Amino acid sequence: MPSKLNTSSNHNSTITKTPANPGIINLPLEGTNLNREEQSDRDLSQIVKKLEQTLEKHRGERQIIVIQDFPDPDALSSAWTYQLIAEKYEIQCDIVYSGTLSHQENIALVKLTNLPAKRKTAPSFQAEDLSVYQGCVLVDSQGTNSQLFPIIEQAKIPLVVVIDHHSKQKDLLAEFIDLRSQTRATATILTQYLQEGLLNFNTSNTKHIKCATALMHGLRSDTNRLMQAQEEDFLAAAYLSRFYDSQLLNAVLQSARSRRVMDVIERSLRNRMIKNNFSIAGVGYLRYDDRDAIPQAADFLVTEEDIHTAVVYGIVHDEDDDIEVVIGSLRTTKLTLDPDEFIKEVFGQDNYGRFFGGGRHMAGGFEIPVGFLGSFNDNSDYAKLKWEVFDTQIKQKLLRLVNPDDDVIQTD
Ligand SMILES: [Mn+2]
Repeated sequence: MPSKLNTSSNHNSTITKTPANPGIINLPLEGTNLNREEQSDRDLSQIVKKLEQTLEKHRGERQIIVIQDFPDPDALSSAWTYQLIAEKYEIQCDIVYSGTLSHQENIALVKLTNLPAKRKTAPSFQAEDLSVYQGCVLVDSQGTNSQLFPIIEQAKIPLVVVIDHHSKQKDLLAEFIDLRSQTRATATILTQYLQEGLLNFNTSNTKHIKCATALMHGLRSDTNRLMQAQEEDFLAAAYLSRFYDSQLLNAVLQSARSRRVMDVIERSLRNRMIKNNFSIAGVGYLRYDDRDAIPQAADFLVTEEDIHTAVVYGIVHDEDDDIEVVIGSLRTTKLTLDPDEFIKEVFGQDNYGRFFGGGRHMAGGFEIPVGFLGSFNDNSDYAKLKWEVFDTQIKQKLLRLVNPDDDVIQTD
């Protein structure tokens, strides 16, 4: 029986993908959604011209840039670059995210570069007067991994710009959409805008140097230190090399893991179950601020011999709002495994038709609300039982794809 895990590149899927031609960029026509039929091939200068026109049209306005709840270097640096480009058009942008900066390198990046991203909790954001913004911008995201984006939609702030490299998550209407699922990093896209002259970086401007350093970090982190980089990423990195501060980048990369992150990695190692070259590990409960330990553990587990894909998940507890959510990360080195497709197929959709997760090249993530069972309970037996329920259910769903011939679930 053939594996359910479809590894061919042209299999029948509902997920729209751009053709595998990195030289051609698909840009949808104005005011259309991301349907492939409605896209036409255009070259980079046309994309940039279109963005220029869009920015010009909104000159003097105020925009809000939304990035994912737990921002990564690619999102942070790309959003900052958009902000600097928009400044030229007297567009004032605020970069916002919910959630927290969890990865030690991201904390260092934001501190050392004074990166202007602001954390907003969903309740406080809801209470804000959002009418000061005439437009919304999504960078390295399509809004599906943000608690803030639905609030912006509710406030009826028009979506003006979307720049992303994840596979299509949902239909979006925006004036300008540059969605390239074959591109490794959003930082590469933004760097190309710079190269096309949207903004000239200047080595005597410290902000430009710091932003170039952030972009270099974003580009490196989304390409596994350039090991998965393609020509366009190397070209972007070469351009950034004229401006970035290598010592500053080194300082960001030197930031050490916290003890608690090390503990989560240890737990993942201890709990991992190996099936068909997949390594699957539940790590139990972890604090909100340590959420990024999950992708770091997945990064680590995928390095084991004979393993091509690692999935690590745990229940993250947010003390402030007393909510819990299952967070998971997938890392793969298997070129024929599409993380976006895999995660959508494993977990399916919720009652509103939203997927529990998605991904990009070689990496993916998911979030499953714990809902009614979610609030903290002092009873350790209860907590243990709850974890076991989620752990079993997630493993069962994963194994359906990983090990389709085996109907019996084995949890150890
Ligand atoms: Mn990215």
